[in-house]
Amino acid sequence: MPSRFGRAVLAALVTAGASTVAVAEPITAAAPSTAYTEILPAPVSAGAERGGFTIDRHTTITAGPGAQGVADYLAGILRHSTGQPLPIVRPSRGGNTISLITGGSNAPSESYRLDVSGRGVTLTAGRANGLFAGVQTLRQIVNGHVIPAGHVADAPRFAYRGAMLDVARHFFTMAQVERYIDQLVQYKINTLHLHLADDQGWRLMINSWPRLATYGGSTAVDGDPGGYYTQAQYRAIIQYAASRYVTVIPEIDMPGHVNAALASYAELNCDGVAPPLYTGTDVGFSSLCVHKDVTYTFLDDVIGELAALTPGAYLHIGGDEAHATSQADYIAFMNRVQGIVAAHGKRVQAWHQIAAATPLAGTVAQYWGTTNDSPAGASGVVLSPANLAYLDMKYNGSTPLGQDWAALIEVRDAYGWDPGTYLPGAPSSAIRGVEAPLWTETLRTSADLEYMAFPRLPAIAELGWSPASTHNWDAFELRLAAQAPRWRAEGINFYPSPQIPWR
Ligand code: IFG
Repeated sequence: MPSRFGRAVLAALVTAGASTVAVAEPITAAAPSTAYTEILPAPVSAGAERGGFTIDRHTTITAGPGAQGVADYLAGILRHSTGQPLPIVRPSRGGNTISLITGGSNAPSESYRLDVSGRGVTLTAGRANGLFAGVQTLRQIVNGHVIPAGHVADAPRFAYRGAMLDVARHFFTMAQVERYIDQLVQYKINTLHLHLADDQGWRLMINSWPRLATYGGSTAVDGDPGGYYTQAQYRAIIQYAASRYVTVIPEIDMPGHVNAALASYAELNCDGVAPPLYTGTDVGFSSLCVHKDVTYTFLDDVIGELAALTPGAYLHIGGDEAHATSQADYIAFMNRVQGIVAAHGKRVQAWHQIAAATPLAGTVAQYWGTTNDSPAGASGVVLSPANLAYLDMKYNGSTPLGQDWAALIEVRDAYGWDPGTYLPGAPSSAIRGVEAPLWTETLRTSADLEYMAFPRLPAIAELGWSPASTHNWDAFELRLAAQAPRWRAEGINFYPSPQIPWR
């Protein structure tokens, strides 16, 4: 039986693809390498080796072509945590470096490979978004100045891994949105759906219809302070998200959930009379005037400005709870608005009620039901079942924040489903991914958001990223427990669910 060292060499040969030997048994894991078994979301494959890489005052970060942005991001994190200078240098043959390498390979988007040994760290990916995903894994493995040795090969199960933030019921500043983005990306979420307008508030300046923001954005639920993003501020949010490889999907909900718009412009109302601003929490009582031409001039202006502000391919047009719009009017309206969005070069995402109309090719239906009846007709489905993925649902009957109309959702409920097989009527090929909405009727501060989002958002994030084969509650609860020290260090106000053996 070869010595332990011999086994390491043999394993290294095998890892290196020297197919001449078969290792008698796997490498024994070194002490600090529990991190490789507790990466969240669970990677496709991860294995620890002995030893580790020590970051010292001579350590550099090497950035290949296209890797500069990720290198800057990683340097910021590690300089802060280690106090070492970690200069970013061009590729060279020297050791003692953390190399970020993007190959033009046709690797699947966001895939990466992380290799750590005593001699150095190499993070390889087809594209920069894969490097960024790998950096999130590296952040979980690094232990002070030491990065334990090992290997990770990883790629996402679903391309769309989203979180929605409702900034309409209560307004959240740029800084609060950016804080949430930095929390999401730790778990490889890559899409932020911003719910920008609703009955209680319009949160984005539209230059051609300025009262939407200045008046329609002046209040919030319970009469709490309103607010809105100037277009410069909104661009800054988009830029910040893009620097974290997050695509923003803006939502202007219609034809319902429009009281803020109707209150801002009398001509948008069928009777020409503007209703008062609304600070309650009812839904389904408002509708755009489907039969007025001005409605479509209004929407062409709004969608045009929004499209110009949106680098991403999709605009979300809502379509939920249009109880004040007849079914026939709803269908005609949604079909006409899809054409307006397409005319501005964007694709449509909408709540799954759009399936009652004629979804355009490319339109994505976001399922928020509680009875897993699939929305036919859409070319793609994003899953947000309200009884499993709505982060504004209470954890249990005594949760101080949130609502309970869909369900009480403890961590195990949020984790206990499979997006690939959830909708019997939708082939798994139609499932683009998952999204965890956070509605803010009852939420006012970042601490409120965090209490509801953590620890359930990481559960949804794992459903979106990890292979179905890794889905296992007993393993997941340990992965989740290992995140708590990080959340405490970052000041994340998480709910300490009794279901988890927190560290
Ligand atoms: N349903 C409404 C939201 C919000 C939510 C709160 C959707 C698509 C209840 N529509 O969810 O506006 O009020 O849980």
